[in-house]
Amino acid sequence: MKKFLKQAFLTASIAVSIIMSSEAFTRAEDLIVRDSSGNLRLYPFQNNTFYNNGGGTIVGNGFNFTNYLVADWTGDGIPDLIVRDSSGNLRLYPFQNNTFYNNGGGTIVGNGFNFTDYFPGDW
Ligand SMILES: [Ca+2]
Repeated sequence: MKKFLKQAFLTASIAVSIIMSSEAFTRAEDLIVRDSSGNLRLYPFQNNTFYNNGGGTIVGNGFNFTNYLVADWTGDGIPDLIVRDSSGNLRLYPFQNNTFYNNGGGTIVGNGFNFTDYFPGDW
């Protein structure tokens, strides 16, 4: 019985590993664009194409900033935006549930950033 349970546990562990790795495997980068009106539009990239993936969904508006820094600032595995406004403030816009809306975006997380270039990374 003990051997059976050990084998069952091992089988279940392998199944979970396969499911998790296939989930990770299917994750791919997508594209968010900013149009001339300051709307952010999400274009999912699936099956190696932008076609037929419901592209162009507006996920934010009023984005008229100087710099846009993409990184997972909140640490949940999903990219977010930190933007720099014309006064040198850095504002955090978390991305959750496939949108910037209703995620407490625009929180000032820094000021006095008046530099030439910005390089996000887990330095
Ligand atoms: Ca995040």
